[in-house]
Amino acid sequence: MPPGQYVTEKWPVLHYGAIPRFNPRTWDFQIYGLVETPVALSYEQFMALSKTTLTCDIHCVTAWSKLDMEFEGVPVKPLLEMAKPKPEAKFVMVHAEQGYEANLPIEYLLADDALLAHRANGQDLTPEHGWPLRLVVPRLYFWKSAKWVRGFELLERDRRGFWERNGYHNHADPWKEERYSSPWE
Ligand SMILES: Nc1nc2c(c(=O)[nH]1)N[C@H]1C(S)=C(S)[C@@H](COP(=O)(O)O)O[C@H]1N2
Ligand SMILES: [Mo]
Repeated sequence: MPPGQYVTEKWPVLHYGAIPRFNPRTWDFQIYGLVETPVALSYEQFMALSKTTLTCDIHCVTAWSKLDMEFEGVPVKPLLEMAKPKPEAKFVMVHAEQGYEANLPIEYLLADDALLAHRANGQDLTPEHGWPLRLVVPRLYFWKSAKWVRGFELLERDRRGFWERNGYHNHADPWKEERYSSPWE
């Protein structure tokens, strides 16, 4: 267990704002910014991508951890590679519904444990847990794992996302307890 965390059995729901409505006819997933080949997939095209499962623990900065979650979905690495990131792409801004953003170094999305999940623990995600699609980045605090995710913007220079502008740490490694920081750090 990362320091300062406790185990919870239930799966808490945590987010800012309202649960967005999902319309499969207008939904898309886009990869843009510093890429050779921008990607835009309809819901049907996205769901036709090959899937995998990932078992991992999740760690919320508010100190709960849930162990042995099983997520199912599209692995991020081959999808990002489809867009051919330019060499200067070092960071990714993850974009979700209603303007939610989370930033992270591109390495976390090019690792084998980053997933765009549509199912968890053998069931479709519920709307409050991010249906139809959420990011799962197990090695960072769970706020980086955007619910209702809609795309990746590849950047040369880091930019802070929603919680990162509102007092959370820019990097968010739970093993280093990177919980909070001021926006100028
Ligand atoms: N779109 C969006 N995704 C989000 C958030 C949010 O406010 N909006 N909150 C984050 C935070 S702080 C946490 S702990 C997890 C919670 O996911 P859960 O509700 O499925 O447990 O979602 C993350 N993803
Ligand atoms: Mo969180």
